[in-house]
Amino acid sequence: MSKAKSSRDRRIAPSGVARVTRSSINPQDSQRTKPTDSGLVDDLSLMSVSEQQASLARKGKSHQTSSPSTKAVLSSPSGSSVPRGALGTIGRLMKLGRVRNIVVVAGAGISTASGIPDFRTPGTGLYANLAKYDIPYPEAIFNIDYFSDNPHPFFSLAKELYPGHHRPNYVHYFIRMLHQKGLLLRMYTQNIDGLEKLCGIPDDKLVEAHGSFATAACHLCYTPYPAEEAKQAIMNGNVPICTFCAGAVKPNVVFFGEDLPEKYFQHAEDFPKADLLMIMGTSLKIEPFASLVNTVKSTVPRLLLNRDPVGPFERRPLRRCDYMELGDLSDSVRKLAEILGWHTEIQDLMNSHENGLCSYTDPSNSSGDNSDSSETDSMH
Ligand code: CNA
Repeated sequence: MSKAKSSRDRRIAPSGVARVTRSSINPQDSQRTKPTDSGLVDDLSLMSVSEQQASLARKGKSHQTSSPSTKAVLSSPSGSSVPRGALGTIGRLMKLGRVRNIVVVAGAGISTASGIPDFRTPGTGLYANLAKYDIPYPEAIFNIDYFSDNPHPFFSLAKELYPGHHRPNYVHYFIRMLHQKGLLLRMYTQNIDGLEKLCGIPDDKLVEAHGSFATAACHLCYTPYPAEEAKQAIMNGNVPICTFCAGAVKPNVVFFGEDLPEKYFQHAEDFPKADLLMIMGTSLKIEPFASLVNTVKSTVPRLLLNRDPVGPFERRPLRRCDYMELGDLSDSVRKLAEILGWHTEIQDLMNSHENGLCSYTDPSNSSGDNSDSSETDSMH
């Protein structure tokens, strides 16, 4: 774990999310996207709907909860149907090839379908169920000073969170499919469950911003410690001890007050390159991660898939290029996959990967090798 970071980039929570100014669509974009086929005509028809309709599309399901929003259609000059709503709009941009560098920003909500509770969901979230850990306040369980004083509450929780008990779900495989289609610039996850790697998203496409259980070190002197030995000690109810300074060893999960991993700083290059930001299953309450969503260009569409509006999506009106689909993440992602025509491919990938059969043929792999290649293919 890197030690030389500015205090600005330390993990602090909870805090407000920085706001950005409202911006307009870059006029150059419409020039770049002159209608050359019926798909583009459809797309422009969506772009030219009234401000009220456009606003509904950006807000997606939140304003259309009583109807199957993504199945609804707007008629177009060419006579074909245009999916309405946030998912329809983003799906169409993707199908039209206007999106080539997607950055995904994710949180605990992408793993609840795998059976891992998030932090803040009332009733089921970890924060609502911490009584058994005997801690003074919920955040104490991830507070480095509290850990220094008493590592046992975190180790009790770690036993439940250690990778190995849970499997990736449809949402993880959707993100892997983004990669296989050559569209994933990078995934930034706050999760520590390792499910992104497990579903086959390659290391170079993944930034585990809050660390992981894959490595371990002394929380005082940072001397590395064998991760498997640390796991065994924790599973047996013991505290792994640093051989150098006798401090408690912990998995390299980033606590409040600790530095973020080196890789996180790749965001300075990635976010300006993004042409679509997908924000999934996070409350955007933990800084500095939360503010990353404000570092894409103001003309770049941001799609929030979450149960409720969070961060900059809480304000009204929404920024012009912001879209959100509220509701269960697995449902929303599946709808988007259906719009893109990827659903069956994702299911095949998921089934073969989960069954360990490796019968799925990676379209990026022209040699026909069925192994889990980290190569990508392009939908364009
Ligand atoms: P959070 O604050 O608990 O927010 C989760 C968000 O996801 C909330 O807005 C929920 O409404 C939403 N959500 C949960 N389930 C669904 C669902 N099925 N469909 C739609 N929306 C859903 O968690 P954050 O990720 O924002 O907070 C960051 C913390 C959580 C990170 O530092 C992690 O280390 C930590 N965490 C990680 C895990 C994990 O690795 N799986 C589990 C619990 C906590």
